[in-house]
Amino acid sequence: MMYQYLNGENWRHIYIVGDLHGCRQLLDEQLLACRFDIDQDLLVAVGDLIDRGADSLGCLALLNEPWFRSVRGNHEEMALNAIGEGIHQQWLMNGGEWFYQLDGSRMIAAKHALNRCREMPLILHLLLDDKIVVVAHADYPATHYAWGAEVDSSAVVWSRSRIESLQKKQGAPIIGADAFYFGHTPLSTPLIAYNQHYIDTGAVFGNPLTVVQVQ
Ligand SMILES: [Mn+2]
Repeated sequence: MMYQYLNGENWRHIYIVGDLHGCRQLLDEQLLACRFDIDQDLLVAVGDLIDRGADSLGCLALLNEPWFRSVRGNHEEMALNAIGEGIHQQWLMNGGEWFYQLDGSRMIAAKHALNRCREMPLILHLLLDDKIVVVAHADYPATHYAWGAEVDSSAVVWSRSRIESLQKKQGAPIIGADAFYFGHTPLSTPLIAYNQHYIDTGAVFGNPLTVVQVQ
């Protein structure tokens, strides 16, 4: 599924969180700090829940929570390619080694948890009171956003071309939605340019985990 639609009316507050990469404890601390209420609020993640950090399984468990949604990151993509297609090398060399170190029953449990990543959309469309907010892992690779439009799925989870242009002070708004939230590229502080918000602040490298309230 490429696009998933969420109507903000169903929640009190909505927050978007940057790349978790196994930092479940840090997330739980942040949720406490913002008085997140699992019965009324929604947390949306920009993907890359797993790999590199201490608790990939704890972050995957979020996919079972009704108060949590996430788009698919390139790390989920690599994990799915490994468990589904037998393409192991890329994941093994990019943070997936925790999976290969698990023993039999734990590896089976992890495989089940990772299978939930198949249901993750590539793009989340949030309809809020007065605006449309779009969440994707790395980029929305088009000059115009449109619900359901075919875009290059590999660029959605991998591309750094837009942020590299923005870092060189070249860019433009993406027409068709009010705000875009992306992760994927660790930054010392969030980068906001035009209607684009890059919120991966490298939590797994010991930096703060960015959580932004959009409703
Ligand atoms: Mn990524």
